[in-house]
Amino acid sequence: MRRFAYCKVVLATSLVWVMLDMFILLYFSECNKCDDKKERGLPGRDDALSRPRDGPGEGGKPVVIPKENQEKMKEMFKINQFNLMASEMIALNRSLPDVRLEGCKNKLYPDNLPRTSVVIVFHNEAWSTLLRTVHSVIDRSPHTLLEEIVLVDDASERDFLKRPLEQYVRRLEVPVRVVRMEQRSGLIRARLKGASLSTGQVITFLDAHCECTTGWLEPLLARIKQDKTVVCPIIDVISDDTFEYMAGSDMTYGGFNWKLNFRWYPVPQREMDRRKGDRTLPVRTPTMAGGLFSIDRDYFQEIGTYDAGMDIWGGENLEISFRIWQCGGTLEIVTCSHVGHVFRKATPYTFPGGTGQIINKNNRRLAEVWMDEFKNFFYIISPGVTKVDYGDITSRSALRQKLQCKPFSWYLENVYPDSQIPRHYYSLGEVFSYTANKEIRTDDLCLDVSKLNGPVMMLKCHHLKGNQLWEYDPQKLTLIHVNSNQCLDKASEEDSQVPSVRDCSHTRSQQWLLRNVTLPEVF
Ligand code: LR7
Ligand code: MN
Repeated sequence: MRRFAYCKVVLATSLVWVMLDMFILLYFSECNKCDDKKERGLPGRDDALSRPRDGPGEGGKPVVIPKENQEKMKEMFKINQFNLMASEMIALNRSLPDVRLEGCKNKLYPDNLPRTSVVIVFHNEAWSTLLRTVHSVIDRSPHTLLEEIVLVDDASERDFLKRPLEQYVRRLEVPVRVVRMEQRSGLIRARLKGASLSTGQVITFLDAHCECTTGWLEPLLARIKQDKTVVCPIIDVISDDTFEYMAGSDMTYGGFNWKLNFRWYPVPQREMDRRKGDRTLPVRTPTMAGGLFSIDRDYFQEIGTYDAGMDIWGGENLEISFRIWQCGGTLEIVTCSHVGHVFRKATPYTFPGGTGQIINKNNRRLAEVWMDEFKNFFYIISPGVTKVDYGDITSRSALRQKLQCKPFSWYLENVYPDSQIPRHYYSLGEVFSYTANKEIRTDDLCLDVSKLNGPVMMLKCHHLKGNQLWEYDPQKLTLIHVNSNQCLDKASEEDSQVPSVRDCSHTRSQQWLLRNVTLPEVF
């Protein structure tokens, strides 16, 4: 009786397994038609590697979706916040234009370059973009320089990223490992895991929706031979709408604004001069975008890898940038290396605990450890941030101490003098700062007046003084607009609450208390 029951159980279980297997098989082969949007973009499209060379997206051309598919296209867009339908039409090994400067194309590099592991972290990435990243690495890197590719799955919930992915990468001609995070950890800890399990002398990080172009790797590795140098390629733009491949500029570099958002800014003249106008030489950049860079394994360790206390997304890019510069390293954009990235306008995935909470926490850790008193610029512009718990930073502060890193003022002075953060300022208030250039300013906007008795406006700071020059009188507490010789006047009811300049009358409405103002003698 007992034995019979056991048999039944075994039978039932194996039946379940067989059914499950069949179901999986059916499910995968049918999935290009299936409605479960999360399972779209699956393997099994056998032609994905052998499509005609004039097929969709070849040569980096934009993909046009026929009218009748536009509705479907919009639906699919939501899954990854890019045109998944277009991406699926493009070969996983499509051709791309050679967008390098002419002077880059025949540069020679040493034979004995260090080998790199390529670490790609992903959470719920689409099959086509992830595998196009992998194929572009394999197809456009000399295999002698490519140790392995490590794919770190940050607890994705899509079945095709499980066994099918492992099976697919097994047949590739470069070792590709798939590593799983036990729980959703965010890109920072996922990268740390990938880095720790990889073995190449160099670690190259890429986002999971990139495409490497011809000759991308050699100039990065060649530059790393330079001690304590961390290098980024030029990040080209893959359109989220059409997957068109568009060359990025060698005339922009990385900066950030008061909110601690990474931003691109024009490469300043001093950096052009330092390179004697040779645009094929690496650009020293104050910050990196975050996703695409190569670093020597030992140096990565020496400067303290990443702050593992940062969650999900954000902050780590400026953190590693400040740390590299302040602790004696160099951060560069190697203009002869081009890698494309799908830039999205929105994030497709969840931020467990709340997007704002997480980004603010990461940014506070960044500001508290690296920015000294300049963290206040961040705090005045985002007052809510100071309420966010940022956890324990003692080990990161200890790291800064141990490495004897320079103050943030040094960084602003020497690495990023064109920064939006005034290096010298007299006052920092709830809303604005009064800078040593005598601008009243918040972030990259300056208080500006263009006519007598005119209203004041916030316009892009032009640094030419002119209509943005204000003299503060700490005795009379007036802010005089130099060009008009009028005083900043608080909004009155009749003025519909817009502050303006008026003839100086020494009335209360023209008195401004700027705290912390210690003006130099000449003032
Ligand atoms: O929880 C997560 N777990 C992950 O594994 C969240 C994300 N990820 C993966 C994700 O699948 C992707 O492969 O991490 C990678 C980066 O996430 P994206 O693509 O959503 O980020 P992004 O391109 O919008 O953001 C930029 O800033 C980030 C700040 O944390 C990272 O540094 C990204 O790597 C970075 N991307 C780039 O630098 C590419 C150029 C963009 C610009 C400017
Ligand atoms: Mn990205």
